[in-house]
Amino acid sequence: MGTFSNEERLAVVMTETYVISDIHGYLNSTRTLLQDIDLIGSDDTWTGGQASLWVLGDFFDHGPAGLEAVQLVRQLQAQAAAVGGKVGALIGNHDILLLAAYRFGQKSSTGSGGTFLTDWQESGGVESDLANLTPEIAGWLANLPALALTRQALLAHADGIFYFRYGKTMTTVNRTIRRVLHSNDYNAWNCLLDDFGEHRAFLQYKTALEVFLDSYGGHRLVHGHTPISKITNQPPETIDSPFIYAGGRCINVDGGMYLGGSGCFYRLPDEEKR
Ligand SMILES: [Mn+2]
Repeated sequence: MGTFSNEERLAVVMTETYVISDIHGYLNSTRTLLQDIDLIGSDDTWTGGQASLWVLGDFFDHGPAGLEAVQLVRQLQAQAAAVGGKVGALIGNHDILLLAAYRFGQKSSTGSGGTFLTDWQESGGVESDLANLTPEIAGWLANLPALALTRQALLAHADGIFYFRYGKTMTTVNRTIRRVLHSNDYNAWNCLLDDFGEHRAFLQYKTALEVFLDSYGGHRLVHGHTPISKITNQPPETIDSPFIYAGGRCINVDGGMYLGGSGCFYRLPDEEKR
């Protein structure tokens, strides 16, 4: 700090980074959550200034308004960027399920009669999301990263170690998964969706977190994908804070909105931004 001039010192502001996940079409719960953390106003506009928000995927399925949730996040992305803030998003398996239904529809996915369309429907797919999906929105989704690193926190949708099948570095994983999502190789899409069936890896395998963070970076992992209530066996509607485990190095932010939870957020330790 000693090397900053007075002017520079005045320009130092503390900025916050918040993480939420697994919106699953519950637009109103998402609004309420973001209003509670003072990131948006009652008119849905960004009030977070230079703060950052990350949304860890699974915008779609179960709740009625997946597309509207994506629209809100994209709107906030532009508004935040204009004032020095940031809104980032990751791809989740339900987003991939929708994209697969959109791209491959009636194509057989399993060999046992199922199609990409029925797989998505059986996973809580909401017809209006598919009917109103545009190539532009599909393109935005297909370009989302699978992993991100911010402030020494690794962000991933899923609590799975299958990410290793797509690469040993974050850049490789993001490039490989993005390549699948831009391809017509429906076998690769199928494998990706199968892989996302993994849950609870960091509860199950003692060394998994160490290996994961060593490979992709970060001192801690923030993820969604597995509703906290399913791990703690609490009623979903009582979940209002993240589930922190593995000695504080793993943070689950899936508040289980689709199970009736109000959702929850995690605030990363603050950092100076100049
Ligand atoms: Mn998921």
